[in-house]
Amino acid sequence: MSAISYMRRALELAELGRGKVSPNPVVGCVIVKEDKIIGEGYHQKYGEAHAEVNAVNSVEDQTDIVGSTVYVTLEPCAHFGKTPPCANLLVDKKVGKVVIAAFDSNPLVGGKGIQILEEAGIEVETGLLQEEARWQNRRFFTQIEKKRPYVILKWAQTQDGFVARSDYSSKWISNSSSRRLVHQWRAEEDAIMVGKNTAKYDDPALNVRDWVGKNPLRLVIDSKLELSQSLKLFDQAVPTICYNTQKTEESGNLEFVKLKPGFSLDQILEDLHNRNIQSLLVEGGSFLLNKFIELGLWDEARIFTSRNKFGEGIKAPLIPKPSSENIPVLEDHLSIHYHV
Ligand code: AOF
Ligand code: ZN
Repeated sequence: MSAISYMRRALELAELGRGKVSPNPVVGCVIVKEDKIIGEGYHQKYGEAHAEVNAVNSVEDQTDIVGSTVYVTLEPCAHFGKTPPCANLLVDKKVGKVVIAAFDSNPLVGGKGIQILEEAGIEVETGLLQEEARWQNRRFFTQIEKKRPYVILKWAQTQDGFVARSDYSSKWISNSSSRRLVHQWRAEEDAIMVGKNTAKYDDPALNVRDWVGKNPLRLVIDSKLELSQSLKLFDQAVPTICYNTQKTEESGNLEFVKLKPGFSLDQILEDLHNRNIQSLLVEGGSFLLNKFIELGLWDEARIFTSRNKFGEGIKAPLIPKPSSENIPVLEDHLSIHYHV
């Protein structure tokens, strides 16, 4: 098998840790000797052994590790965190070569893992399937490098570009399968946000019902606290934060966070970053989604487009072409269209 195949296998193994290691990245590791896989492992659970440790432990005859090639999706760590440094383990085991997909931008690790390996005379190759590895851990890398959560915008629009009728009703845009997909997406992210109008007119519960998974933290922006407390969002069934300019208060599962009048979305993202929230799904409405787009504070947009037309109503958010003036150019954003 080729080096690429071994790294693909390591990426595949990493994926098995999805949902169990957050806020740590998913990491996979494959140990190869004489063109045969002799060990495999992945980071299985937050706070427990790293991928390299599990791969090393899976090798039947430990002497086989001497001179082997280790394929790992993330730079081996160099710090004493919840576990001892993996770079030192690989040195102790006398591996011959380490192939790394992505650098670890965690300031505790970045570059130091590679340095430990090289200083011990181990050959290090970097960047094999780097793009795939960075995509796999895009939430982790965004949190560390941009100091904000990974932002996913989501909306459903008609073929002629409306998210709702003028009275805010939006029946017949989404269907049961798209709704189910949204429930899966909710379970995959740490937090979910809506603006005031969406909370008021849709009265969403913003929880996970049509999918098996955890509920994300619910967020709503209601500057002047005008929303009715009888909305589902305020039922305290799920931890919820209401960003406003009036009061700071906490009771049970409901927290009010006071921001200065005229606050920007940056401040909310900073607050979420401080709470170790790694990803955010923004479900509307159009006004809020456009604000994220204008400020360039988004990474992914997922857009459902129905076959019908409304003719008039509330316009869907607009993702500008990269050349548009006054809109930050995003180097690595992605929009995906789903036809429903
Ligand atoms: C690796 N292999 O499998 C993982 C790594 O708190 P700790 O000790 O688990 O350390 C977490 C940090 O270690 C995490 O932020 C990331 O930089 C690195 N994760 N490194 O060599 C692994 N999961
Ligand atoms: Zn490690």
